[in-house]
Amino acid sequence: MIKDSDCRSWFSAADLLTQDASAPVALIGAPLGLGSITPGRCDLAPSAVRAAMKRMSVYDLETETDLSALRVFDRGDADIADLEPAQALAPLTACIAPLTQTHALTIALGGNNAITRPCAHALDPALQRVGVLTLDAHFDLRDTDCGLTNGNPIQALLDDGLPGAHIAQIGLLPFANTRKAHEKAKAAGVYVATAAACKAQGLAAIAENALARLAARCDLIHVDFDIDVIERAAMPGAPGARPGGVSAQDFFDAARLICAHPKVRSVDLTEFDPSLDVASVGALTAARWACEALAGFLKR
Ligand SMILES: [Mn+2]
Repeated sequence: MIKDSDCRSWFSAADLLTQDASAPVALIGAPLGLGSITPGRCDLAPSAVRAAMKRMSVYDLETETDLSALRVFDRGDADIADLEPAQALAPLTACIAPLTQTHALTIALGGNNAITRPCAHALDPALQRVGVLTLDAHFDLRDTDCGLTNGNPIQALLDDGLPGAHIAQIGLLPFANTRKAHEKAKAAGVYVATAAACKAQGLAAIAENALARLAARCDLIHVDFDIDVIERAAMPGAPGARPGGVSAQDFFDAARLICAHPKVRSVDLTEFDPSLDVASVGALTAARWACEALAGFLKR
């Protein structure tokens, strides 16, 4: 028998997960499913992504990057699956904050996009030292007068006092956002890059510009990877994805670049709804995203 035979199995990305809290990277599931404008099952995503990580090896032959020595503390899932976004703010912030204080990078697996607000609060309750970068087809600047949803976490953060100049939003799609939202972003001084700009210049190159801008103003950065920024044909498992979005490869390249930045202390992956997934495309895209985040972290 061959020593360490891989004829039936391999050391997978899921094998990097540990209960050892001294690992440099932390991962927490944030199964927030309620409060989505399009009702769905984003609460199923954390377990679906962990399962798909078993299908990923830890080696990237393109860059000869090997994740096998890295460990990721798996905090498990926050107990928020039955909560609305407004109710989840305090408990999710309380779960994530200690992770960000003891780990160089914390990965929050959503859940819908409403988890982005507690992620920012976890880094800085006063919201004056933190910057937020979103990769998203949408501004998420809907009004909050009807309550908190996955469509207004950025508006809620502005209402909380996050300066608009501490926000960068890239990958925005035509006919998926209102004039009102765009005008709010411009008035607040938010850095905005359309999907067309991201496709022309590269999502990673745009993200690099956005991070440089935020890093000049902020000590800590949270990045929201709303998976609906990807072209809908490549991401049927995201209710908000639309034709015209960026490619999965662009999403991966951006994840690696972003997670190499030392000021990026937390990232979230949101809006993956496994109940809409086709042929595991969404699960495998999310699992590859997690591998790219770790590969980026290794470059620090
Ligand atoms: Mn979003």
